[in-house]
Amino acid sequence: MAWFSRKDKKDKKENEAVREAVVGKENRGDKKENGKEKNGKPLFGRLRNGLSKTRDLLTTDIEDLFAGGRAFDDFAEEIEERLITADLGVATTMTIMENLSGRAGKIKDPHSLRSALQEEILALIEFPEDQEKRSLSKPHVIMVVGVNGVGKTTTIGKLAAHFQKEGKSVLIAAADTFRAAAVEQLEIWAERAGADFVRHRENADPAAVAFDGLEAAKARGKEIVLIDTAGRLHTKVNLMEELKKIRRALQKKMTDAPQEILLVLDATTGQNAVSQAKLFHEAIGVTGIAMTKLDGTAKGGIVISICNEMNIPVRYIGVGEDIEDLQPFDPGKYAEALL
Ligand SMILES: Nc1nc2c(ncn2[C@@H]2O[C@H](COP(=O)(O)OP(=O)(O)O)[C@@H](O)[C@H]2O)c(=O)[nH]1
Ligand SMILES: [Mg+2]
Repeated sequence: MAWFSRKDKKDKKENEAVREAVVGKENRGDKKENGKEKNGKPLFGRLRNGLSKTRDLLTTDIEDLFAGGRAFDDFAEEIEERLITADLGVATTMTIMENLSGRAGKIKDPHSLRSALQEEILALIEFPEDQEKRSLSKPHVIMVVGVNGVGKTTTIGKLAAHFQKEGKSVLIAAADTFRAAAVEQLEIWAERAGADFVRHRENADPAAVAFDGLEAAKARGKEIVLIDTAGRLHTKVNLMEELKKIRRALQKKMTDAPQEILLVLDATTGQNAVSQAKLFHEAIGVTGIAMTKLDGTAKGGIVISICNEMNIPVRYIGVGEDIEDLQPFDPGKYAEALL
């Protein structure tokens, strides 16, 4: 039994770290109040800050490109290289380069180059809005999926806090029953957000947790249900089968649930995120994407790659560890902050 106690100790330590991170921040008195950003830092500032590594890669010494009277065609390859390095992917980079060369005559200085890039990027990442769906169904069920470590549990915690702050009541169901520590990490987030929490014991059937969570949410008149799921099982097939089973269980309780299947992707994995999106989309159908950890990487162009190649809207982006650092994705602001 030595293995168990060692594992328990490790889990306990991990959750102490989560609690410290969550509660410690609250006590520092830097919370957002009355719609004002904490520390007076506006959301756009956080976004710009979070994207700084990618922006540096794209724009540092952009003036030098024009040195000696060079024109777009002379430095097109250098732009292309920057886009590839920022992980926009080959196909998306090619599209942007073609469109840019079509307007090359008007790219005469760093300013016009930046705006041309912004416009071309924006054209690839804007989706028609369908957010109103959220108010139609009650409860609105969001099933959160993705591989281990991408930020599912953290994203659920932050989303719960945002919804509750907007006055929408939230219930979180802990359907990642693979490790007790995972359930406890989520419970801490639920407590902090003031959301209801439904859990079973470790290794319980995740579909049963999801079913009970939705049942409780209906009985209590909750508006939003967030379902956490496991990111790793013994095989990929097992994981996808489990996710399908969870979805079936939700449908048994409410025919049009889950209204959203939110795939969480880690921006630092770059193009690997595109493969993950394909895998999950083929298996269970993804309705939206949350892209986390943009703050830690110069691969922030992955957002553009995903929007353009997967045709799945990016709903949220994570640009840091704080609650305010998970933002609804705004294509215009993203393009502006990126360049
Ligand atoms: N810097 C940064 N870290 C993040 C972000 N989102 C999540 N994380 C961190 O990523 C790690 C894994 O997150 P977790 O929610 O446990 O991932 P899960 O396995 O998918 O549930 C944690 O240490 C989080 O604090 C983000 O947007 N930026
Ligand atoms: Mg988790």
